[in-house]
Amino acid sequence: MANDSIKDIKVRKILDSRGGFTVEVTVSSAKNSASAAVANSTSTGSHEVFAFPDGNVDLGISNFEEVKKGLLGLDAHDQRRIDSTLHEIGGERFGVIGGNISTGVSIAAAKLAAKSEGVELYDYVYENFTKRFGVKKHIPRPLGNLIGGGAHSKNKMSIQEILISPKGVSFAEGIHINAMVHKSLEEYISKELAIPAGVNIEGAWVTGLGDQENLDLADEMAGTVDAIGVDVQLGADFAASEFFKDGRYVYGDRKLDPLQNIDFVAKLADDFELAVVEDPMNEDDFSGFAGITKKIGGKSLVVGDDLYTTNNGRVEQGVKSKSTNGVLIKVNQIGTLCDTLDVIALAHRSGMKTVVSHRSRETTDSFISHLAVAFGSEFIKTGIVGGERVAKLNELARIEELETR
Ligand code: 2PG
Ligand code: MG
Repeated sequence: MANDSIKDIKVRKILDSRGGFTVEVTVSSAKNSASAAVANSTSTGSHEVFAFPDGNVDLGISNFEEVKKGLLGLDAHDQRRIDSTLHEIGGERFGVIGGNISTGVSIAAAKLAAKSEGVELYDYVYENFTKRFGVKKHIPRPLGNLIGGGAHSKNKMSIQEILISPKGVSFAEGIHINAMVHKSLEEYISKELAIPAGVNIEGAWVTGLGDQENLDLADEMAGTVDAIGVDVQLGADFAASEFFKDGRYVYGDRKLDPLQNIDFVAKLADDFELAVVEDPMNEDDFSGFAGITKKIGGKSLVVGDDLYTTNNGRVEQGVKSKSTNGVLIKVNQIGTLCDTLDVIALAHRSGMKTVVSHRSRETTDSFISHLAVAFGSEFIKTGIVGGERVAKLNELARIEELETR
């Protein structure tokens, strides 16, 4: 194996897709260099690592400069050593250097190693890590955000994202179909709702309607491609922690206690044949999630995002409690590639499916497209339109081309 001893690491402040600041990290050896840019979030799970110390990007960068020498001289191929060193220098929950910086270093090192071996990132991660867990490389299905609510939109809809995913088509066809449905909804909003059509931070439409009405609307829009013979399934990211107030789930005028919410979510999953149900309960309610999974887990993928925050210990708890049958994967919730790989191995051993996800305030980096394939994920959730989303969709279509030729 080649040795790419790390000579330098540069962290630069860049803009995210909402005009906030995040980082791009460049890791260099004598012969090669590679960069990774890391996204920010809006509805951040309480159990995630800290993106930046005190939310301050500059402080993260200056703290990192003071401790980065611990990483210099390590081999970019030695991912375990790099990631454990990041933990040693990064502080608890990366409170010293920031989880976005540790994620940037971790992913850029993997990119550098892949580059020096002359292989694609997804193949590098698969051959060196996930293959050993028994995971199979897999082109995921695109899961795209069609209608926005919750913390991402601040309107009448409590559910954060109504999602769509075409079934039984290639990835390249799937992203085109999602874009067609997205376009149909634009026309519907301006003609039928007679309001100016506008999108939220992830490029999902904002309609001014409530939860149930928006699900009906998404269902109708999904039907607009029936003519081409494709079944477009619906999904929803409730991000329920964001509207769990004083022990109740608040959907407009309707306030539901946890048991009522389980029934309500199960009914929606049944009525709309939801393929994916993400975070339908508050982020610490492992047994509430289990109540939902028991009811709908045979048909829907119930996914924990804020519930797990890509944290191995929390996923273990979820396995024990039978909380979900799926895990959402975001590297910067936990801060390194190896920590993420531990979750992938655990999910695989436990028969849980994975969904690799973007964040709401993205960059144009497309490393998650590679990870979704190497992780054998069922879905990649990364929007429908917008440059920072499309960068990942198009990259995955390119990977599909490489894998099917
Ligand atoms: C989510 C994500 C992405 P955020 O909740 O799944 O859609 O949002 O990055 O704001 O956590
Ligand atoms: Mg989520």
